[in-house]
Amino acid sequence: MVVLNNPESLQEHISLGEVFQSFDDHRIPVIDMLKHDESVSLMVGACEEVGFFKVINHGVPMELMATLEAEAINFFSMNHKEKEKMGRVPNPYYYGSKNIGRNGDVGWIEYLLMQITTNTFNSAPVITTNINCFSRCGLNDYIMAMRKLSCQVLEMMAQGLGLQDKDAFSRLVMEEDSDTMFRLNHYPPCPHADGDGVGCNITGFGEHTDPQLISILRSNNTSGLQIALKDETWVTVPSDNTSFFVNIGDSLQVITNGRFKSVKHRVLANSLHSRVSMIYFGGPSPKEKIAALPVMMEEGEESNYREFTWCEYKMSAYKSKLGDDRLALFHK
Ligand code: GA4
Repeated sequence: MVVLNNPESLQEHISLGEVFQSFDDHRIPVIDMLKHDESVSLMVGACEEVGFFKVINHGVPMELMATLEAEAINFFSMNHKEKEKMGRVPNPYYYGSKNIGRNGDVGWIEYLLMQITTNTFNSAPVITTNINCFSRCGLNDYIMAMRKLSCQVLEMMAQGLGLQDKDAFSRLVMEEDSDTMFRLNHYPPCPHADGDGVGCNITGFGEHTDPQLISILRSNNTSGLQIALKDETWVTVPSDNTSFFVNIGDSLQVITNGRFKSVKHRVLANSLHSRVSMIYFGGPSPKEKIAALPVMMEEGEESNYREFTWCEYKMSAYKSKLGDDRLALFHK
C-alpha cells in the first residue's frame, strides 16, 4: 500500500510557470541531477506537461557511452548478411532492417533489439554475447548504468509526487524478472531527403508511444528525434551526446492514472549524417498488475483504466501497428 508523505503534495505542488522555467529554448524540460531537491518537483511537472525530459549531470561517464557507440558503429558497418546471421534468433538478440514490429511498419532504420535478463546474485545484466563487436564491459556496464539511472529517476518521480514509498515505481523495474529491453538504432543518411541535412520528410521511426514505464535514450550528435506536445505540435529535440532523454511510457501513464503523459515521439531521417541511438526500456515483470495506484486518485475518484498484466499489454502491443493508440483498449 502506498501512502502519501504529505497529502497536500498531490495537489498543485509547483506552479506551471516554474515548470516552464526548466524548459530550454527548444521547449524541452531539462532536469539537473545535481540539484536533486528542486529537480524532483520540476521532474513531476515535466512528466505531467510533456512526458519527456532531458537529464544533465547524471554521473554516467562519457567513456561508457562513447565505447558502446563505437561498438554499435562497428556492428552496423558489417555487411548485411553477417548482421542478419548474428541476430536472427529473436532471443536474446534480434537484428532488424527497415521492418519495425510485426505488422507492416517500416522506417529508414536498422537496429539490434535485445532482451535483458538479470543475474540473481549480483543484479548484473546477463547478455550471452555471440556478437564479437560488443565487449562484455561495453554492453553490460552501460546497461548496469541505465538500470541505476532508471531507478534514480523513478525514485525522484515518487518523491516529487509526495509518495511515502519512494520505491513505488522503481521496484517495478528492479525485480529479478523485470522485462528490460535494450535497443541500438542506426539511421543511415537518407539519399531521398529533400531537407537541409537537419531533417527530411522520410521517417526513420514512425510516431508511437513506448509501452513500458520509462525509456532512457542517448544518441550521437545527429538530430532527428521529435516529440509531440500536448497541443499535438511536433518539436525537434536537439541532439546532445552528453545527456540522456527520458520518455514516460504507457504503463507509467496508467499507474499515475493519466497524470503522467506517455509521450508520442518519432524520428526523421537525416539527409547527411548517420544517427546512432541507444535506448533502455524499463518494463515490469510479466505477471505485474498494471493499475492506477490508489494514492494517485482523489477520494471517490475512479481509475481511468481497467487492470491488466504487463504480459497482457505486451501481447496486445505486438498485435498493433506502431502509431496505434494501444491504451485505448484498456480505457474504461
Ligand atoms: C516501441 C518501444 C520499443 O522500441 C519496442 C518497440 C516494438 C518493436 O520495435 O518491436 C514495437 C513498438 C515498441 C510498439 C508497438 C509494437 C511493438 C513495434 C510495434 C509495432 C521494442 C517496444 O517494446 O514497443
